[in-house]
Amino acid sequence: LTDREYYMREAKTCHIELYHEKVYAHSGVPTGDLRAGSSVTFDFGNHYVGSVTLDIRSAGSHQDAPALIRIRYCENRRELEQDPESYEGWISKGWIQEEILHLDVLPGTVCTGRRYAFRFVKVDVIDTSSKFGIVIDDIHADTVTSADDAHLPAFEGTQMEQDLARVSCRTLRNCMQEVFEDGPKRDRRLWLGDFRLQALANSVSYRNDALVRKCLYLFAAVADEKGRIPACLFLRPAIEGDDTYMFDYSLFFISVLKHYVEVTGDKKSGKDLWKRAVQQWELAEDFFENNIVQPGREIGWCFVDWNLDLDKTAAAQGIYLFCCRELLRLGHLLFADDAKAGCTRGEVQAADEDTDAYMQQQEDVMDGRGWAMLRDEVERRLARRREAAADTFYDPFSRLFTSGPGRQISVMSQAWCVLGGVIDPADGAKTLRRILEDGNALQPVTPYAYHTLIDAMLLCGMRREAYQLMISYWGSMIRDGADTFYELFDPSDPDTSPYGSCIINSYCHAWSCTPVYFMEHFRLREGEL
Ligand code: RAM
Repeated sequence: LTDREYYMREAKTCHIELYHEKVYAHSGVPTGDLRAGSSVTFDFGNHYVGSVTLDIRSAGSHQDAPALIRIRYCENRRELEQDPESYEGWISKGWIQEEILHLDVLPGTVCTGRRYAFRFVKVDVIDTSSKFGIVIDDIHADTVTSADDAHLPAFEGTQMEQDLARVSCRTLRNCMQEVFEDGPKRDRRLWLGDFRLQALANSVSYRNDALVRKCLYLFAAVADEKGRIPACLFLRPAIEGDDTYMFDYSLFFISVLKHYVEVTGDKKSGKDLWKRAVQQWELAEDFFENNIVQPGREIGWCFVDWNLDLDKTAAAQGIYLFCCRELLRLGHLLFADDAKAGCTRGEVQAADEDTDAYMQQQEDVMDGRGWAMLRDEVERRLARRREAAADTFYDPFSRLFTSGPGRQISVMSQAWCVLGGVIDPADGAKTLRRILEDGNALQPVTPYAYHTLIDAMLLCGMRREAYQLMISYWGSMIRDGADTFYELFDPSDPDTSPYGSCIINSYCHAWSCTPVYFMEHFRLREGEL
């Protein structure tokens, strides 16, 4: 078996059930017939993912022309108010959720079968003829998710805390399909950075560990010939990695695997995938010069956040240091007992002959270095690069981390340098307080980045402030009427978009689902601060 075949085979052993439900619109079914130029909006009462079916008939004289209709699927009211025609952004219009249909023979059932993400469905009658109109007798959706609400624990807390948990879970649920998708509207695929946060939230909610395992194996399977894991992957027409690689996303494979082993105790899979984790760490070497990360030539070399002005060098260094620590923890989880018992990975019990041969190969790839040797090397690089980070990025005058030739000061550089352990938690708390008060600092724009900021605050013991930030940031989306949390949210500019228009933004985006993780895992609740 090649690596790809082996990992693919294991991914296929993860059984993922898709749950379907038939749901009806709560309001909007019109009584009369709809003529050219009229429209109707149906409200399903919550955010759903699935395909929609309409029963439509004609009213008036015999239908003497096609009825031409446009159906729009909108995740929330903001999307409903946007005009698709006006979109001129840099990512495909194809993501705008609309269909234009010719209905030649009525009555009929209309269902294109395409999966949409929506709460609202709007039907515009573009044209009929002067002799007939249309009547919509029924509209319903066949919804789909691989999350089972029966697995959800009861969440307690204040009203706001319960709302945050409910909306977090709804967001995660609707992104849980055959894989953890980033968003069911767009891009509808497995991205590694998003997956890291989904796995955290899943561990305190749906506990669909098979889905996490499947996604880990899929990423391992689609690595390139050097072992580098792409930033995202596609399932169709065949499983394939994207040709986009990001410094941070590749490294996060280590972190997701560590968390998976930690919460499931599944060391067998951990050992299978260990090689890929080590490869991501090794491959990060290409970016280093004098122990400092050098920005890649492509714009998207490292993600961190969607603020397009962000200089990512300092954050990337912090992410590397953070992942070194995750690798050490993972190695410890997997091998500390083996080392104690005096056996090597090669002696790990294998499930069958193929697996035996595969484990042997793993041994070779590790260059014969045992866990102890690797651990020493990770610790050495970690120490050297932590020191280099402090020398290069920390500015003793402002007492903040700077990034890039322009010595940019951003919230994300501080958060990641703190999480990477460049300074100790006591100084980290001072740094984070300073940046939070600095009106000129470059701000994060995604819940994904806010997650990191809160994580850094918790590392520094800033529980009360972290709680307040969670409530104000995600709480603003609740007050905005969110059924699910958004891909982008800038409280000072709700229409912000890195794509050229917010009609293309995703309003159910998995990387925003972590308040439930903070509240459950860190007990970040009003009563427990
Ligand atoms: C967005 C995707 C995804 C993210 C990438 C980097 O377009 O939707 O959430 O991981 O960018």
